[in-house]
Amino acid sequence: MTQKRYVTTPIYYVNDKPHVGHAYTSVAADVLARWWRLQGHEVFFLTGTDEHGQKVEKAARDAGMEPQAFTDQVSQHFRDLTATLGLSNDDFIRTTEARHKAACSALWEELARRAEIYLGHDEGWYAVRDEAFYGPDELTERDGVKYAPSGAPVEWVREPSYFFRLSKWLPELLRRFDLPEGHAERIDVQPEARRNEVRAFVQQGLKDFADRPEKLDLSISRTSFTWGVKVPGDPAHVMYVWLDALTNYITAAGYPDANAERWKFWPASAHFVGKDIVRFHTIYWPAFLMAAGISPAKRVFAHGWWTIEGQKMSKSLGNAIDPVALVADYGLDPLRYFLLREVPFGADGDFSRKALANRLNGELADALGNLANRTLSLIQRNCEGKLPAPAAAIGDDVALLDALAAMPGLVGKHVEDQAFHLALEEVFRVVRAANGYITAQAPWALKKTDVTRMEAVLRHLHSVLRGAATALQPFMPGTMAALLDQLAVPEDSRDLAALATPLPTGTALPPPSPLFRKIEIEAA
Ligand code: ME8
Repeated sequence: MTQKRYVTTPIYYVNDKPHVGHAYTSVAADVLARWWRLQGHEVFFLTGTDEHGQKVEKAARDAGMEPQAFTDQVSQHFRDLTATLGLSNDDFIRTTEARHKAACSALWEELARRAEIYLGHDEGWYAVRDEAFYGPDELTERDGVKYAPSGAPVEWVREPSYFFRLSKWLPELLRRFDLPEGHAERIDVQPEARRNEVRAFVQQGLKDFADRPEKLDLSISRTSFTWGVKVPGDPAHVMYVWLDALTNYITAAGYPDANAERWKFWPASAHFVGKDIVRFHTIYWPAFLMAAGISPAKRVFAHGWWTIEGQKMSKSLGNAIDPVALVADYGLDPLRYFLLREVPFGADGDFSRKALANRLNGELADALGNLANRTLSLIQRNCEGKLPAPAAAIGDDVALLDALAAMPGLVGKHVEDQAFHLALEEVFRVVRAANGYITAQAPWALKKTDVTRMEAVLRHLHSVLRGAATALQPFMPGTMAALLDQLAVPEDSRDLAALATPLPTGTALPPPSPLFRKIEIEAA
């Protein structure tokens, strides 16, 4: 049954150029969006840029530019990256857009109307880099400077501030974290370890501040700078950048217009985020929404962090990798494949050029590319380039075709769980089996001894390639489109449902050409 599905990436700060970490979240969300479309669902996929706050204001100043001109420029890098990465996003949101400021104001007014906001004053240790406050016990000191656990320097700030009654919503959050799978009100924090972490964090807060819960309320406005969305009715304040940023997810769905065409997509099916911003998405965001009478997103999936050749990615090391350069060096689809195959989504991983080259050479070029090339060349040469007739499965055919039939369901289950590496493994299990099969059946030798059997074997192999190419489209859209072209699968027959309908016997296949270019490991 067709469903409405909505997936988001974080909106990226425009204080710096995109790197491979940003590409990772975006590609993963793209794969999920494409998989859903392949299943026939109605999908909305959102990405964009986070452009307000002190950190961006400072980056603009450092660049000697006005914040608006600066954010226009850097945001464009992220917009260009969506094309470079082949993303199928349906919208690209910028928090400096009028529609977004209107949504933020509407959400604020709704919270104020419901008495979820009050005026007070705020003081504490603030890290501009993280746009977050930290408790004194979380800090470390070096050379007279205090640092947050993230490594960001903190400074003492004191200013009037509006507060959000976060404390009131924490017990409700805990209830929702623990609702059973499938429950309409469940907030599904994944992976499990992250859910436990967030739950423990909330429980600890409730325990520590049992006698003064207002300490758990959240400061949601600032007066010390101006680059932000003005608080309705009190323009000396700008909204806390995370309240502003998180609201993007409903802005793009049409909030506050309940009749907006896209409002049908809310609540979002999944927010994809890095593990660094889990608390914002699993505590603040659902609390804001519940307080405004809006359902929170159904799932938040936190993926791990990439190190680069064994080292933490950092500005000072200058080792951030530009995804545009990677695409130029290895091709887009090998990069997309590598990012999702190398590391379980949710775990940390290391990005190395050698590992990428190994996956490209061994799995894409040798296993999949060769299978396609051998099969399609034989059909060209031995069958006059015409697709042989379907044949009943006998002997070794049975296991191969059974595995093929089961594969899309298994892939789908893993994709729904965001176990992308396992989804890919399911496809490659069948590809490897087919490579064993072609060697064992030796259809090239059958040409002289048993043409009927040769044709049956080649038809079965064509089916395997069609199944693999169909299921791999979300991961490697460009290359799999080329493979489906070579397999002569019409463009309107490339979704999962179409696999049930065999191509007509005698369909003319174009001459094959290589799908993947191998990389010298030394040069990698
Ligand atoms: O946090 N490995 O923006 P941001 C994997 N604007 N992923 C990484 C990564 C790494 N080494 N480094 C960054 C923000 N990422 C806020 C979000 S959402 C309402 C506001 C990815 O530009 C990861 O997805 O710092 C992380 O969550 C995101 O980039 C942070 O991007």
